[in-house]
Amino acid sequence: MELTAAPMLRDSLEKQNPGEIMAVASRANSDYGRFVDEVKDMSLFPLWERVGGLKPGTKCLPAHWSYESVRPQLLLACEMVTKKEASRRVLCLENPTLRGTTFICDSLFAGLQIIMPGEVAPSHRHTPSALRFIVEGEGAYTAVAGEKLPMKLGDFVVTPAWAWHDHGNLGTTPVVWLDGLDTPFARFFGAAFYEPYPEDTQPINRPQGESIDVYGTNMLPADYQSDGQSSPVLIYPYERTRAALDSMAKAGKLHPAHGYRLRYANPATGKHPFPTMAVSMQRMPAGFAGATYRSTGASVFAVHKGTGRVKLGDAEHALAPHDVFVAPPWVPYSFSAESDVELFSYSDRAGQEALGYWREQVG
Ligand code: 1HN
Repeated sequence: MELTAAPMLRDSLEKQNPGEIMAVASRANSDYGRFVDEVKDMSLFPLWERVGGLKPGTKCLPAHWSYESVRPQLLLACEMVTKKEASRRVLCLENPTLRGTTFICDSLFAGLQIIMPGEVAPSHRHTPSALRFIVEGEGAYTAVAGEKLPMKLGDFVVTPAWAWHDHGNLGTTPVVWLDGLDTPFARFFGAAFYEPYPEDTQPINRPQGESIDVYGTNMLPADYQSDGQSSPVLIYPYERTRAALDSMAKAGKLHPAHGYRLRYANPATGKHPFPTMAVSMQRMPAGFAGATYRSTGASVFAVHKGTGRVKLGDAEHALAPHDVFVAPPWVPYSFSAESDVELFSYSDRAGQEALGYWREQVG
């Protein structure tokens, strides 16, 4: 019998072990071909036939949304649906390569939510963890786990898994924020639970500012035991973030790719604010031209301030305030800043670190 490599197997061997092609029976009309067909009919797949199994990156492509183009649609959404009808008036930033999922990348959700003066987004809870990053307007609050959290521009708010949360706008202008969730994780594990609260708002039974007053001072209540998951600090106000970035800049701790970059820490563990998501703010001074960078972590960025450019995979985008873009795993990117740029971001790094997967490459 003539022995030639089956086409798929030859292909995969060439990729994995160039120059080491074993002779195997040809697929058509051979014992080997009949074997492969027979096992496939039994829902058995020969691993050695799999091409390109383990390599970093996904099929998800980078994407960019300019706030200038999204904002009018958010305002239109307010005419189209009431908050009551929509519960959450969110335009999902759905990656064009993941149509039908609502997700911005394989592991993360991102959406822009708008709430008009006087509106309430009723209370509910779910297993996915959520963050808010305030983009526009003032006078809105989120209530999380019994504490009312007034939100200002650039604040980052934590909603731990399974915590009751509702929102309201007590101000006079529309308020927009970025919602970041790890819903794809919960969906992946088949563990996406949701429960509405019986009333529109949950009882407020903690004093305003408690989570930051008690847990956000570099000291912790002596008997506090962390569950090791989400941060007990529920809001990271921008004024503190800005002061921390000022200190980094004063100390001259400039990263070649990210500029002055700080991650938000869970003060009880030193790790990330969520079990799945890492969250950061970076400042790149005017004229900064960053090194090329990639990591296995998928990252969602929101421009807080300034203008510049990002080279993201094969494309380049101008960056203006409140634009959002996603860098999928292992896609290289680099920044340049025209004015001082501040970029908020969240990624699946916490989950990847917990699993021992996370890798990065600078330059
Ligand atoms: C959610 O509960 C909110 O509470 C926002 O504001 C966006 C996207 C998917 C699933 C739940 C919110 C969400 C969400």
